[in-house]
Amino acid sequence: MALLNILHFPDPRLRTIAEAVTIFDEDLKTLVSDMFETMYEAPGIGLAATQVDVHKRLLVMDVSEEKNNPKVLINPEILEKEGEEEMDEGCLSVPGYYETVRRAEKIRVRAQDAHGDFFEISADGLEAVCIQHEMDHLEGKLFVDYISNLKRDRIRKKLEKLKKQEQRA
Ligand code: K1U
Ligand code: ZN
Repeated sequence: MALLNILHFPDPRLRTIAEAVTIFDEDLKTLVSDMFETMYEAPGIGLAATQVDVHKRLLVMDVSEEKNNPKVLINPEILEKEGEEEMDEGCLSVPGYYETVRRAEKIRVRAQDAHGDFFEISADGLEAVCIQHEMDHLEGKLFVDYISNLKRDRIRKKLEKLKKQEQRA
């Protein structure tokens, strides 16, 4: 297993639209297990392949308190959306910032597992928010795209400054 490097906003690679997964082989299983290790270590409740510079339609998540309910969604598609809710979101690619985002309250999703088998899940609350947040990553979209240009620009400048300081250290 390996820890993967997480890209940080405003890295342009985070804007890549991911491609469908078509091959369900050992390399995919290794990527899934490396993504779980990276997500748990961060720590986070979700991680999209885009964030680790792999542009495939794949996400991992575990919103349980005990960190014992890992889920992998490959080629996820939202079948149904219901209601709206606002929740504070963070992002491992935008470290240190939390913003309120409005999303669907309940969703029904169709996806494939690591063997390529199709399944459907219904999600609400934090799980629904997390799936929508991670699926945005697969479209090259970040939660900061839902806030004002002014706020997003401030975050971008602060993270760019932080990166320069880290490079000098
Ligand atoms: O996509 C990501 O960057 C992961 C992100 C997922 C997410 C969080 C909150 C709302 C929507 C989506 C995170 O995991 S940020 C870290 C975080 O929320 C957290 C970390 C440790 C414990 C509990 C939460
Ligand atoms: Zn994120």
